[in-house]
Amino acid sequence: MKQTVADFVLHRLREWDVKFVFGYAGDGINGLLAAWERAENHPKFVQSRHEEMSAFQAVGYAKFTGRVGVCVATSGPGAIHLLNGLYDAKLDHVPVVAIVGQTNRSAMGGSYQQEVDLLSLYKDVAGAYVQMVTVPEQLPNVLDRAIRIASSQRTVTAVIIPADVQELDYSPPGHEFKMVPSSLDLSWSTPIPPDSQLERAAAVLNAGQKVAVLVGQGARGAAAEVTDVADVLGAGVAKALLGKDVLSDELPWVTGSIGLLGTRPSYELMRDCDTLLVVGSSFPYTQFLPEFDQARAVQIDVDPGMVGLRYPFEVNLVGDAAETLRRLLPLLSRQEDRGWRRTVEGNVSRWWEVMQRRAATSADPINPELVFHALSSRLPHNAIITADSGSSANWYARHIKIRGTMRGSLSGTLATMGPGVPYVIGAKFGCPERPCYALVGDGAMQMNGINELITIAKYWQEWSDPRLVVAVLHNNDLNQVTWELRAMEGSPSFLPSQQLPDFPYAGYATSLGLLGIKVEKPEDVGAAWDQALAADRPCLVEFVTDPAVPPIPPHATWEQIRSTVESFVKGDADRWGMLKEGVRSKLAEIVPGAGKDPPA
Ligand SMILES: Cc1ncc(C[n+]2csc(CCOP(=O)(O)OP(=O)(O)O)c2C)c(N)n1
Ligand SMILES: [Mg+2]
Repeated sequence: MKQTVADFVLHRLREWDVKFVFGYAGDGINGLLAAWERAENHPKFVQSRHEEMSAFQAVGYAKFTGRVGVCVATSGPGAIHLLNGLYDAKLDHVPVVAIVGQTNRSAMGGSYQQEVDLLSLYKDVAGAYVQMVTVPEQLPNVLDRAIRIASSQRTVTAVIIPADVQELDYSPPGHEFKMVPSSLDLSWSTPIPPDSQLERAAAVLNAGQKVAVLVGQGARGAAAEVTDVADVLGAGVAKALLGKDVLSDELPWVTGSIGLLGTRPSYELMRDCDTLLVVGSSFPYTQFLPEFDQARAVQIDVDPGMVGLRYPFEVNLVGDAAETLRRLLPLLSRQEDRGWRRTVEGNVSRWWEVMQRRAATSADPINPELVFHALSSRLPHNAIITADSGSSANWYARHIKIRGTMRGSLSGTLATMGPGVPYVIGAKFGCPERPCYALVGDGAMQMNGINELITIAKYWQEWSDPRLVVAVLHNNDLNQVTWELRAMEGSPSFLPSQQLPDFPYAGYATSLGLLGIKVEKPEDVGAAWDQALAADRPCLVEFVTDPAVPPIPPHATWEQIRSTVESFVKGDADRWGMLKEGVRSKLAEIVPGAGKDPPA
């Protein structure tokens, strides 16, 4: 039998060493599915419950392996379903290639069933490269470029292949006019700033007395260099959330995450520094960086399109993080006065005590901070951790101490709900030997996580280490938004939008053949984590948590907390009763009489 275009596409993916394609079937890709059958499922087709989940799985795979993620979907609705996951990839700078079907060429432009103008629809999300293959000779060029551009620009690209084209006999481009041959090789070059720029940067950094460093995911692979530079400068280092796993939280001068979900020592580091060095981060919240006239600043980023943003930087170095820092190091002079560093380290150690105390505060029934705190010390050194958008992102950011070769991520920039569970599924295909944890709210579980448990049940026996733990914060509330509403004066919370229906998460997991554990008492939290880690199969742990524990921003003063709480309580005794005791007693100190009665 002759090789079809679809056969060739799979052949070329194998030549690119693509091992998995995350997807969902439909007649717009029937030619490809038939080719998959002929290719004995190589690369492996991983089936989800929904195309958005396939895209998230490709993103999770790419985030945790550093390889390009590939997803596939049918024309029309399938291609539309992929979009949110593709935007997640685009915004977090993750390389993902989408291969989507389209109606037959003969029907195009005829308002045909499932015909959607995919070139227009994908023009934004796959703006770096989106092409439709209408004749066989466009391949392999279009596919090669999609993979090369996604990989080198860390972005989303898309290849649209009409159903009838998938079934044509493949013929390669010839050595003739209007033919575009292609090749496989992809080598990485490492941009390095010129010496003159490095010297300018060093002059700024050497002039500082109190240097703050902010690292993002672009500093991955540069931990040793960041450590050396921070040591010479006597600096503290804060981490943007996508860069949380770049540096160990056991280092005494690492202040942890920054921003609304961040830590107090990171806030203090930025508030009090006189010099700022940002490495591989586009952390968006300028208000958490130093005042504009407070610090002289240098930025290092591999992407010339991403330098100069967020702060009035004096020197913008375009370069690979590790290589640039290595070349910067000999130009730096050692900060002999270690006072600033001692201050940072003192702030950090105080902060971990605060975290300990917050986790130990009683709640009804379980304090979510205890759940994360108890997990942190139990995490295997090679764990992969994801958090969903919701209150779990706060607790992940603050309570999880990264160490060893741990990896962690979430939807950092799109901040979409729903990737927690599919990310770890993608991770399990890329790194089956590593224990994975998804830390997810009940809203996100109901949105899609419970469906993806079916995918876990379908595939887990193929993973060399089957340990995958889905932890659900069962608080019957869209809690993160509830607290955001409370923080808005006059909007204590709108129950019809915030309350969630009950669901038996652990029972459902058990019904799928997974291990399901429901935890309703604080004293059982640690044992549940131990049991999940010791399990011989994926495990769902359902923690019944207290929605009244506020994800307090790190810099909030008690005065600000008081006004937030007042707008929430508004004289309502029931709501006052929902507040945890620690908040009530502290308020009692600053608001006379507030300890007994709700503030008016
Ligand atoms: C797709 C999408 N829809 C809505 C939101 C807004 N949002 C952010 S967090 C959140 C609440 C999440 O609730 P849940 O998963 O139960 O976690 P909790 O905060 O209760 O722990 C919502 C609705 C979003 N980020 N993404
Ligand atoms: Mg919830």
